[in-house]
Amino acid sequence: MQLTNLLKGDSQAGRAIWYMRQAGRYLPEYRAVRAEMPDFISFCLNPEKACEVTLQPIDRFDLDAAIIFSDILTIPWLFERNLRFEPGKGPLLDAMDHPLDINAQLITGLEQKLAPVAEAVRLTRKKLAGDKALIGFAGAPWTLATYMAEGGSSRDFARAKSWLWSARAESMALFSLLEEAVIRLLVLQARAGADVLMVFDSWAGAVPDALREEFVINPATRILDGLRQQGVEQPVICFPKGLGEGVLGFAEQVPCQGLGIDQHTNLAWAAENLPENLVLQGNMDPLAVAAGGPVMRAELDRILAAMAGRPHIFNLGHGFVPHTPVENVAELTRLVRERG
Ligand code: 1CP
Repeated sequence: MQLTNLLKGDSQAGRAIWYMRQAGRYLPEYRAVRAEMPDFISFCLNPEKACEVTLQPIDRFDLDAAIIFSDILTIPWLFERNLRFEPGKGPLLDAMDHPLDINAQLITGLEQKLAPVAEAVRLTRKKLAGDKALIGFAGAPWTLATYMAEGGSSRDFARAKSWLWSARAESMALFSLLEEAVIRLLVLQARAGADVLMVFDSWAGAVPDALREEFVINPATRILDGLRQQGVEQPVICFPKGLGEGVLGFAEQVPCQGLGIDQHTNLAWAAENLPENLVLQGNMDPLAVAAGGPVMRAELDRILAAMAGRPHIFNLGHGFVPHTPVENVAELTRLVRERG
């Protein structure tokens, strides 16, 4: 298992390849299944359908890893934040008035309410070839808190950020609740057969430098510690997107095995400055894949040159955009394979 071996420190394992949002709207076979489903959350909680779309990009491109089809917003859904997806609007939730405006008791139902995610992992692990890794995942507390505070996607994260400054103790209480939920969701997926776990902190870059340790780094460390305490041995990839030079401090403190690098960070600099035993993942700009042709090939050259001599998980710097031509993904995958 290329991805798992790489993350476990096998220097002979070679480059692994998979893509963020590899199961998604750019694939016609995904859109066909999506069109049959009444709503996005029931799609995520339908183990057969989730398994089917998880395998689609593996069947098409023969990637090294599948990522279970689910969403980070299953946790806000568990907390009954009235999650819904309206076409063209992205996710919508009931915004929170303050960080403690949440029914913390609902966490007791996590394993039961999110059992379909575990079932999807079990089904997929059974159908997936033995040499392919299955990735389970969750959102990090800060990224979850942004959606819950703002009631959806946000440009400036104004409410969530003002909580960190002005309602620090209450924010920490919310974060420890979310940390527990994240740990329990990851344990659920690990026990169901996920080979690798990933924690998405997609909006980590919006946390001011002065607050980064408290609200990005320490929560990630506690999640890693919590998983190990529960006996979870699977390697973990963290993706604190948008930290720039802050990845150095993150990598110094968080005991993860893999680190996702976004497309705004210079990969050669990252390769030179991050610990050698940390496996870097990334970082092609998803829009360079959408552009294709010489643009995409030049970016590939740049990335492979930056990572020469280091273990590498080839991936994007963020997820595919829906207008990505499928043939560009096929070409990119073939080129990465050819170049070893
Ligand atoms: O109707 C649709 O098909 C909606 C598109 C979609 C998809 C394909 C959403 C809604 N979620 C997903 C699946 C998903 N989400 C996966 C598994 C599939 C795969 O990667 O192949 C994963 C890992 C996620 C994780 C996720 N959801 C993140 C973290 C990664 C990232 O993109 O930064 C985030 C922030 C979300 C929230 C979310 N889910 C969906 C949307 C439109 C959004 C909002 C994104 C935003 O605020 O910009």
